[in-house]
Amino acid sequence: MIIALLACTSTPDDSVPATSPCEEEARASALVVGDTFQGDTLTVEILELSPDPVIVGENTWALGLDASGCQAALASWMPDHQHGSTVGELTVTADQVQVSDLFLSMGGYWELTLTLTCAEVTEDVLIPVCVEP
Ligand SMILES: [Cu+2]
Repeated sequence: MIIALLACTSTPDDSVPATSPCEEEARASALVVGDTFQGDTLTVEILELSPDPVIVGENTWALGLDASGCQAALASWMPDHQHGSTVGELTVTADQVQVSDLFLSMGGYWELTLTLTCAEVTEDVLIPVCVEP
């Protein structure tokens, strides 16, 4: 047993497969259906991810929240590289915001900010996500 442990610890590091950057990303993990994100007053729930998990490329999401009478905007931002990406159409219903053609151009840590304007009040809800490259 002791010999086996010694042999194991002497294994060179380069024989270990590279870990995913998202496994070492402390700010966010992969999004999971059912995850919730909190603004000042709003709670946003991930209802659907297509594809699931989120990919580099085109994504379609459904977000659950009380959006009755609200206007919505979504912005994508990669803070480590100081760039965004293109976000397609948003469809706002009373209890959902559907996002189509959310294009994430590369793997890594992204910040998606959902901005809801309801009556005179504007509120941001941050959705952080790590996308596997
Ligand atoms: Cu980037």
